[in-house]
Amino acid sequence: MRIITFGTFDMFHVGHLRLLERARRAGGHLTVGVSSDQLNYTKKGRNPICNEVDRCRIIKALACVDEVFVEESLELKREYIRRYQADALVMGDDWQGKFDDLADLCQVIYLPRTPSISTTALIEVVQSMPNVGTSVA
Ligand code: C2G
Repeated sequence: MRIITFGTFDMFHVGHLRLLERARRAGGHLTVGVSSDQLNYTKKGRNPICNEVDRCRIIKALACVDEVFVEESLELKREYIRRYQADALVMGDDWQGKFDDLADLCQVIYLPRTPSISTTALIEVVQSMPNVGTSVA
């Protein structure tokens, strides 16, 4: 079974890894759509910390990932699912119910999100560190 999933995967962390590993186990072949920088800006009102070229390189290097492409628009999910011949869409359950309309095209599976870690939390931790922004010369 071929699985597809989508995400920004900015400041790649273990929550992202666990989602991708479980998605791969659900099928045996995993395609990942990595949100473009432009799409991220539209969605979140800020640029990602890591650009799309680097985010794609990291995802491509993972043993659990077979194919990677840049997701240019949230509205193109049907086209991507057809293009990559996905039998199932897997997303974390922060997206619960959001992609149910695609169930006529493929299976839609939501996996439990890994607690206590997110890109936003990582950014806040780094920002709150003493000496951030001062030189260490
Ligand atoms: N995730 C997770 N546990 C976390 C953090 C993230 O399981 N602690 C999952 C999310 O649920 C998502 C994937 O990891 O399935 C990628 O998360 P993000 O990079 O935050 O993706 P997002 O910005 O939500 O983009 O078209 C959909 C979007 O591109 C999804």
